[in-house]
Amino acid sequence: NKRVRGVSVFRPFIFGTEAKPFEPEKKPANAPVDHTHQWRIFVKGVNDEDISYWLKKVQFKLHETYAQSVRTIEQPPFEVVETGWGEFEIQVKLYFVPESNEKPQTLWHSLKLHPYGPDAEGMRERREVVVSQNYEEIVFNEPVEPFYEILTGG
Ligand code: SLL
Repeated sequence: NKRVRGVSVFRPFIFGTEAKPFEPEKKPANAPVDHTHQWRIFVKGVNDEDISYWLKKVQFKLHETYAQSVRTIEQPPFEVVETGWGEFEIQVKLYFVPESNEKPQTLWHSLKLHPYGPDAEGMRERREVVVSQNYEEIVFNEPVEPFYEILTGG
């Protein structure tokens, strides 16, 4: 497959996490007692643009205390919703469409699930969602021709 020489194509995306402490009265019945938050990790387009024309699947590697800690999401929304506690790093591996001939790329995101405030009283007042997300750009340097066509809508 011929590469398009001298050309770099950039594609923006957003990735990150959202975490919300449980309301005491609304803790999911199936959540283990030590879990404090519901959280979500995601990879998505800017303004929710569909990015599946270049992103084929995303593999999220959660902390090894999770059952089936490797979660592979094959179509949008590329996200995992879970509950948990403490803090840990999540590995996010991006797989591109087969036409791209590109190797997967790995990103990391650290998730911190700590109850707010020094005591339960403080926690009760602060139950907002914490969003930690990054704007990223992926650079495809000298893409192969079929992928260049896909990227540029040719
Ligand atoms: C910490 N080193 O102490 C970390 C460990 C553990 C995260 C965090 C639940 C997994 C499950 C979970 O959130 N594990 O039991 O489903 O901060």
